[in-house]
Amino acid sequence: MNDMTQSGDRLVVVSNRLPVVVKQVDGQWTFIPGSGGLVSALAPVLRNRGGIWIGWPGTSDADPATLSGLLREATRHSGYSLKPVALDQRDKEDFYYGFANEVIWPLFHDLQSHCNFAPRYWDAYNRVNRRFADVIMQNTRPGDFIWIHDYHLMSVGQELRAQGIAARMGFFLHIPFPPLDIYMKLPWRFPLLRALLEYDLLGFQTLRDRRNFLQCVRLIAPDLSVSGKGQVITIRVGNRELRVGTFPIGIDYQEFARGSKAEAVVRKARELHEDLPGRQVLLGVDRLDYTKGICHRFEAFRNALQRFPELHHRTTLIQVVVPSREDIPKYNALKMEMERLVGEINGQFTQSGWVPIHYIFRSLSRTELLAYYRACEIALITPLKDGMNLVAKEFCAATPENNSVLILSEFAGAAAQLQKGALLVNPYNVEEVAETIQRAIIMGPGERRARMHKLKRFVREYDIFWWVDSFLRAAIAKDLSNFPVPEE
Ligand code: ADQ
Repeated sequence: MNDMTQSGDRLVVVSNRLPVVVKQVDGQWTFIPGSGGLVSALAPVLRNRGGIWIGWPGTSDADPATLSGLLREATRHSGYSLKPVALDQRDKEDFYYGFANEVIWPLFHDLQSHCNFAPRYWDAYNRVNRRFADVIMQNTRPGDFIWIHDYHLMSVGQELRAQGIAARMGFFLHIPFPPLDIYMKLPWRFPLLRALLEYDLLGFQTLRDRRNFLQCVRLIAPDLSVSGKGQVITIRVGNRELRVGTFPIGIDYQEFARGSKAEAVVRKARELHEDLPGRQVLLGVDRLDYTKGICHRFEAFRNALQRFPELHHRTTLIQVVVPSREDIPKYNALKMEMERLVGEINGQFTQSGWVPIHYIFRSLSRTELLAYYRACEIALITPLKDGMNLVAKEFCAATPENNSVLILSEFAGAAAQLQKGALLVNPYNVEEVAETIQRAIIMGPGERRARMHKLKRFVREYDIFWWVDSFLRAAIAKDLSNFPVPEE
């Protein structure tokens, strides 16, 4: 347990979404508790210190009395307090879909041609970030530590400073921070950097992201001074001093390892294998998003089938896509393009008894997801850019036989930690990815085992609990010398 859980400081977590979803089921308002690594890692700290989680409850339609009744019940259920921030339809359009997902998301993934820099988006971003700050001010006291998450809320710290907050504030960016030349395209580049400098602790996924950030800061602050050189460094900009660290996010390793051995998972994995006799199965699992490189992956698979006919009948690609952000036209266009490609490739290669690509477009239950991880020998995880990519880590944790291979994009944050065990590829290079697929298929059991051991060591050691603990320790530690650079 970190020092903060013992010191009496309350933790206030702030994210765009609360860890519950309030929604109508059969005409009745209800709440569905969130799951996932972040929630389970933060919950014990929040419970121990009577902490608070602040965010949007997932609906703008429930009347205030119904909403507060449900959140009181959800608070009793979770053991820590849940406070809502209201967003209306215009906020959703201009703040969430607009600034967050049409400006920051593509730009920070190096895809500036996907950006829509509409000026009204920036106004909406500041308006909504101010509203989050108002709710934080109403619910916190000076000894608290406020931990703000992700790209939707980068300016909240600045709003809090302007309102005279006394509590300390940390921010973690779950997505990459882009290189200088790309960041400079942002019309609001300087105010956004200045807003980030208002935090007491800034966390990035990888050293590369931190380096990119510091290069951008140097542009507005040539007097920037840096001290320390470990996982957490201190920077001084004008009269502000803050800590900047790298905290590669992890998963709940034991939960995935245990879960993959559950009877229902083993049974389902066996069924999946029996349906595909004699095949090596490749797996892709992604949210619907153009950053995940799904179309490039299909092209690489097509290239492999063209160049290595011995793979016909011997291999199948299962691609699971979880619906996401479908209200944004780009996402809908991507869905259509993926479906067109699957149809085209299957039309080109399918033979009696063998369909090359199995395409699944829906959210999977945990049992199904684990069964796919367990049943497939090769994970094909090729995002064009990704903050970390938890699917890569989950796949490693959920393969008890150690006979699987991870093919991973060098542009996923996870590549820094997993480079020794994974086969790294450039997702834009379809020929290289095709050759790597072929290499993975013929890889012998000895090499597979050795590589998987290396992968598992990282995933197990740097898990989600390590991540929470090291971020919170970095916020309060007097001495930063015992924060060595995380192993890569
Ligand atoms: P995401 O872009 O959502 O996260 P990722 O890290 O891969 O990407 O996490 C996806 C999560 O969704 C995984 O935990 C996975 O289990 C789950 N999931 C995927 N497919 C599913 C399916 N079909 N059914 C059910 N669940 C499914 C952002 C950043 C990442 C960063 C994380 C965490 O974009 O780079 O790793 O935050 O910081």
